[in-house]
Amino acid sequence: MKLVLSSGFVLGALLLSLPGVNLVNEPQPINRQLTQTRFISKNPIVDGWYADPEGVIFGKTYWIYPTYSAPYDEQTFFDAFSSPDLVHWTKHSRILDTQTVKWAKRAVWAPSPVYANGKYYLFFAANDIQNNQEYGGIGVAVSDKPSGPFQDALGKPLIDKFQNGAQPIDPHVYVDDDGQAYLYYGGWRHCNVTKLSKDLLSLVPFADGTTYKEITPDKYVEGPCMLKRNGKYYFMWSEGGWTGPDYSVAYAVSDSPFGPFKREGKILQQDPAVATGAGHHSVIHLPNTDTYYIVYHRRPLGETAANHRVTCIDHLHFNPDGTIKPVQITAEGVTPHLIN
Ligand code: FUB
Repeated sequence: MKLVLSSGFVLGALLLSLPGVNLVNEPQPINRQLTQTRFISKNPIVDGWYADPEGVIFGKTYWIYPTYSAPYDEQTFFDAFSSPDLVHWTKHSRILDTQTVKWAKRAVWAPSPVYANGKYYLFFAANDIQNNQEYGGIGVAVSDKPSGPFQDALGKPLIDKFQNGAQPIDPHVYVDDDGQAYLYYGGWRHCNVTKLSKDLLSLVPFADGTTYKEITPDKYVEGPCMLKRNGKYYFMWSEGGWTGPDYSVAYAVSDSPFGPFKREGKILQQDPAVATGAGHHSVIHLPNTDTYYIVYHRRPLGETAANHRVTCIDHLHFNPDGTIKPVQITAEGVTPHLIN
């Protein structure tokens, strides 16, 4: 703890001395210590109930797109958060609102952002459909800016039915090194991968004629996430029930984006001294480094309400053999890091 704080202090001082970096006068900072430059992020990184966060870097800015964690009928919009340094966060309100998505009524969940074709795309789920007679599923919205406003691109869901038993929720877009974008998604203990067209607005069948490939690993529940490192595909997912303390994240490694994905073990879970229900995560990789951050939600100690989930960041470390070390969830969070 001492080491973290002191190295954070030195880094913070360095950041302040950089031209163009004004950490004190950040517009609309929403962290609790509003008037002070901070040398460590503190978890949760922002106030308010936010879950299913997907972190991404656009240019020199970190962005986090979470679910607004409220009763389903109140989940009618997304807020996003941006930061130059992982510590000072700015809130961008209602970057997508169901008022502009005619088919989405409630339960807008798990936004997954991606930049392509000179635009920002946001994949999301809506309506929490329980069967194929209900209307909803996974949609895609587009904006010229990462802060939105995002407009519905199709006027209907991209995926509106259960396929291979997978509820159409929890989209996660992964773009491979060759530029091919894949959409991983699925709740109710089933996960599919689909191939996206170049404009990201439709699904393209695989060479074998199928459109939805089931890749469900052992114990998978929801919240898929893909990361490529040193040529290996790290597939991660949430397991357990999201309303309880045992919600957690596990992973598998494969040579292919389609698996097979053999479960290696858990990487993120509750720590009774820090928080419960840690899960539904994403990973931010600092380009040209071996530094990775895990962005996830958890439930503060003493909280039991299902939606009382907060967004946090901690380090994700790899062992020399390529396996992932269990994440140490912290109250302190991470130190500032500007993107070069
Ligand atoms: O936030 C709503 C749902 O809770 C998500 O879609 C699931 O992954 C779980 O985190």
